[in-house]
Amino acid sequence: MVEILKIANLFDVQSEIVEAERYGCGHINDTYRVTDANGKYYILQKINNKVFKDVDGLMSNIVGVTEYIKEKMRLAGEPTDNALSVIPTKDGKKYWGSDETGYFRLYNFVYGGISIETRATPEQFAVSAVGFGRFQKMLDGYPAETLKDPIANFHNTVWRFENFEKAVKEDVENRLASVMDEVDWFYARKKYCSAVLDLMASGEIPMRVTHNDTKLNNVLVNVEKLEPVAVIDLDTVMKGSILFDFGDSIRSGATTGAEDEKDLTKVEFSLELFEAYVKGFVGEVGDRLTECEKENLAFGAILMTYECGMRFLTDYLEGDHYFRTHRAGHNLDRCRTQMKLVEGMEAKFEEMDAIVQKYLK
Ligand code: ADP
Ligand code: GN1
Ligand code: MG
Repeated sequence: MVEILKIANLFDVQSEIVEAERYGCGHINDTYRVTDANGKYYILQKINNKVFKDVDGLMSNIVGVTEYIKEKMRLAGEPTDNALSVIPTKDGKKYWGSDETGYFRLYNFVYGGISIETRATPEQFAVSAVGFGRFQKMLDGYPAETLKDPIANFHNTVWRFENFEKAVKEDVENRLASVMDEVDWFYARKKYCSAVLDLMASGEIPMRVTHNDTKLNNVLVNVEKLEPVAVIDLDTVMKGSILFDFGDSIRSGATTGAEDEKDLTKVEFSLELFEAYVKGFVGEVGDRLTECEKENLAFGAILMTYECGMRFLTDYLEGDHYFRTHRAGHNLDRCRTQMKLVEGMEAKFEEMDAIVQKYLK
């Protein structure tokens, strides 16, 4: 951690950083909670530049978005001292590092909320929906043309399928034979891939500035007051469909088990949690949705869950080089929970849609 302390002290902190520890459960970046001599926390992150190749563009996006949100909060008379902010280096740069050292950024630590990793109560899950819904509204009007694409084809599920097919064909780790049932399962549902993309291409579903990684642990929730505190993990903010944001929240939160639960009897898609999220999300953004978005909101959940499961399986076949893993077969376990959830959503699709339409009225 000596190196981490040295790096943290290159940033414009109020007093010396004296402690550092690994923090959080993100799959992509290396996150550290660092502490200064007065006991104040910060979040130092080593940016995963294999995933985000244009670190400079990425950091411009994040500074742009966080400053825009703070300006909107100021205009609304809200305090901004606990809002997510990028802390520059002592020489005024947005981040520090090189290909040799890796790239690092410092955020203020957002106090007063926690990342719920799994099994939120319906009340907590509804609060997360309000948080992501407000975030969506905040970014309404953000100059989308200034955003650099932080990662290409992120929710291009057709492209994701092609990538999956390639991994199947190449089978570099000789794992294919053991996952043929899973592979067949994704092939059988290939039709899902293009459904929303076609509607986006025809203009029936509008492009908005979206978060694109609205997993439950990417919003900090005050579980005592039942209030959203801040949306974090802004790496993937770019143009997209609101169905992606709604869908990924349902994927990650409307479930009775952890994303990597090995015992699939513990993993069920929960209609109760789904309803809680719909209520919170539609309450914030329902009046902004187009008819086509309304019609496809429930399907967005199936699409994002299918896509994420396929990404986990692709990574498993390719040798686990994208998502951080902690055990053998970890990505395969994650893939299987997503398959179970998709099956649950397919079985309850009419009820899901009825819930969406009920709250949209
Ligand atoms: P990853 O891209 O790897 O998911 P995140 O940016 O989501 O990285 O950070 C990982 C975890 O660290 C989050 O889930 C959250 O618990 C915590 N975290 C990140 N940024 C902050 C912050 N500014 N304040 C408090 N906690 C944070
Ligand atoms: C990653 O970064 P994190 O852990 O919040 C991934 C998401 C996946 C998610 C699955 C940039 O999210 O797309 O849905 O894992 N983020 C990136 O848990 O690929
Ligand atoms: Mg995250």
